[in-house]
Amino acid sequence: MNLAQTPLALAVATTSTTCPYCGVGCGVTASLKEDGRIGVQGDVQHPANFGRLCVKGSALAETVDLDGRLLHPQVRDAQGALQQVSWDQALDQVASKFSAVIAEHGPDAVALYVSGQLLTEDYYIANKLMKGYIGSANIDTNSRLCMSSAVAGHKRAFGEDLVPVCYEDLELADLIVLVGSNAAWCHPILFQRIAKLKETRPALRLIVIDPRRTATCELADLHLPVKAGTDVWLFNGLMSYLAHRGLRDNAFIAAHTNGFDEALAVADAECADPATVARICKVDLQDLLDFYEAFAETEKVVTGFSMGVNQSSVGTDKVNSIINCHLATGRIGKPGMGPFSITGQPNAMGGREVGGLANMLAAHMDLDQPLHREIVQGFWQSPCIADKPGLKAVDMFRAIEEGRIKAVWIMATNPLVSLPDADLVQRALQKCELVVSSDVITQTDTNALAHVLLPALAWGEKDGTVTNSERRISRQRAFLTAPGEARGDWQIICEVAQRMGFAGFDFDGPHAIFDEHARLSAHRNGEADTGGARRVFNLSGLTGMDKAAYDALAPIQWPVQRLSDGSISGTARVLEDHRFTHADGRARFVPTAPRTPGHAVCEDYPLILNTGRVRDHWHTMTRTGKSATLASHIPESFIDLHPQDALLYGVREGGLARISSRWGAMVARVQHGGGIPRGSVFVPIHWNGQSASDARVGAVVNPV
Ligand SMILES: Nc1nc2c(c(=O)[nH]1)N[C@H]1C(S)=C(S)[C@@H](COP(=O)(O)OP(=O)(O)OC[C@H]3O[C@@H](n4cnc5c(=O)[nH]c(N)nc54)[C@H](O)[C@@H]3O)O[C@H]1N2
Ligand SMILES: Nc1nc2c(c(=O)[nH]1)N[C@H]1C(S)=C(S)[C@@H](COP(=O)(O)OP(=O)(O)OC[C@H]3O[C@@H](n4cnc5c(=O)[nH]c(N)nc54)[C@H](O)[C@@H]3O)O[C@H]1N2
Ligand code: SF4
Ligand SMILES: [Mo]
Repeated sequence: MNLAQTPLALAVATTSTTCPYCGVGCGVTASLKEDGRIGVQGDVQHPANFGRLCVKGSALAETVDLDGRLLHPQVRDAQGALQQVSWDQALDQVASKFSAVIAEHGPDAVALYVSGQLLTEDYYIANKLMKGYIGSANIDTNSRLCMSSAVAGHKRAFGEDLVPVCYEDLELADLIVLVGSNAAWCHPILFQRIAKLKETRPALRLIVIDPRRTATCELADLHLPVKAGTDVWLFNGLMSYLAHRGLRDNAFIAAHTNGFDEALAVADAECADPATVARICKVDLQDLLDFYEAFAETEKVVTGFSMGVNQSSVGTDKVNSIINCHLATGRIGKPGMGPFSITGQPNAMGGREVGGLANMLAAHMDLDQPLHREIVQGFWQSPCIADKPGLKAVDMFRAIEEGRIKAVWIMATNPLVSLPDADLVQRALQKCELVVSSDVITQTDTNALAHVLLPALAWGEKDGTVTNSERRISRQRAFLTAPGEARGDWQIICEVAQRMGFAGFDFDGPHAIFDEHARLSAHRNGEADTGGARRVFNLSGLTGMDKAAYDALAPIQWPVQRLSDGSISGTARVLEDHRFTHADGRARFVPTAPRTPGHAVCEDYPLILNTGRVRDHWHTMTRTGKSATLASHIPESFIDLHPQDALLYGVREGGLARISSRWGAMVARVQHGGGIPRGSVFVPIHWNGQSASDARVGAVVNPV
């Protein structure tokens, strides 16, 4: 770290804040050491990690220098060169172009593409601007690539996007099933909690369902290397197995659910015979039966799932096929059990609270419900409210390419690298009349195509809240002074909104935005004039906080109530009352007919592409790339495949190989040993145009 390039610490005192990487949401403390450097340690008080940190969290101090930082607004001139301009010039350009496009082509001709790495306050403001003032729902987020299947699955089953379990449930469980999750690398502190428990409580079993033999499998009692895309068969088979062996919870099904018979009939139709399921999923029959038996005989089971479930053309059905098994056994809303969507980004959950997806409204309300639109618009006193879903991420970039969207503002995400069919994004941005990017780093693949770069405050400088996988809201606090001219994302959005002539964006800090967000969550929530419709997401206990109270806010899980003695109380577990958000208060079984996902392999494209993460890098590496410690684990991109496939396709370990699909191509070094079955390859997602010459795997990925 270059010391001269280090931003100034705000104070010598220690600041408690939250790690900006994964959805575990660990607490960290940052302090100024005697040698003038910043020290970052695990926060022993924080209930997500009790002081522990993984390698990425431990290396945070190495990433707060100003090397490569975007510190001033920049605008591209007629020759295509970036020129530093004043904030006024940059903001005026964004606001006037957005206003002009809207005036000429209507509100759907502009778009925001945002991120689960924004703070809740930033996210809330972006969503408010788009849906309540511009009047379009053309705001989507990188959570579309991440959690959106889980969101949709939860809404279908529970009537609301609810994660019923908390981390403590992992500790209370007797069986943990991880589906499509490499938690050892991607949620390391959660995984360490499981590992520690297994030491002290050998009866705890871990079953991992993943086509790859990942680091997570090293701790597993059983690994089912399912064929990619076949999870619905597996869980439908489990549903059948449970139902026909008398292991369903008939009282729970009768009292709290709808649709069991239909869902079971669909599961039975193709998945009642374990031998058939084993053949389709390409797993050993005895292993399959062992899994079914373990699930059947263990009351306390948590089924954690992540991208191997969500990122699929049948992702939502995968989610519901898992939830169906929990509903059939009544294993939900009780300690030590439940379906557990493990969130990816630090604030994926916060983004869902504010309704950051193109088909959602704020505070867990729905765009397609007139009453919800009325509630939100009435609360905002806004001139309009979007009344139809906006374009989802991939469709949004298609619309840009086709010229239907003429101005886009990208915040805290790098779609040129991370979207599937990433070359489409490139073509789209090259054509777009105005591309605005708010980022903390100057040189990213996306910024290279932006017309206006807006410097945002980075972790350590910005202030606000994030919500982790177990619904726990924690403060991210600033411990560094704002470098250069960087501003908070919320502030940048408010400035543009005001220049577009909108009232409703005059906040004197993140605490004021949080208060509005909290009040909206409680607004007409469950009141008689809404027919008693209740939203579980309710922060009534957190309303009315002034700056001091907000600054002092301790981590707390929503929903949050205020008790009669004035104290506030969070909620470890939702759905304990088995009252679901659907109008009749019951959960729904969703019939999940198994389908072969996406484009199947064929003669021209005989391999399945599997993509994911490595332990020490974060996404497109704009931050973890700064740490020499982190870069040393895996220094370059790779294509992992089975040695026999390497032989078949004439590539050698250590040599370069090119993989291509209908959408694009990339090159990386061949390696073995990643536990990948025959017929597929694994490529990490992190490398991009800044860190390698031709290793953008997003270009190869099917945008289905
Ligand atoms: N080190 C690190 N940690 C991170 C991140 C990071 O960039 N780096 N990013 C964070 C984010 S945003 C996210 S979303 C999470 C992601 O967390 P994970 O989902 O755990 O991460 P991936 O590496 O994508 O692993 C997905 C796994 O699903 C498997 N899989 C693929 N297809 C299928 C299938 O059809 N069925 C099943 N059952 N499994 C399948 C893959 O083999 C892979 O092991 O990680 C978070 N944590
Ligand atoms: N093939 C394939 N593609 C994938 C995935 C996969 O598994 N396979 N996973 C998908 C998933 S789950 C995810 S979450 C996405 C992640 O993909 P991205 O969101 O594109 O990844 P990041 O590199 O985290 O991008 C964040 C950007 O925001 C900037 N930034 C950091 N902090 C701030 C801030 O405070 N304010 C602002 N304005 N900018 C900031 C960073 O410098 C960086 O440029 O990738 C998706 N793409
Ligand atoms: S587990 Fe996630 S939140 Fe915790 S330190 Fe590691 S990256 Fe940060
Ligand atoms: Mo993600």
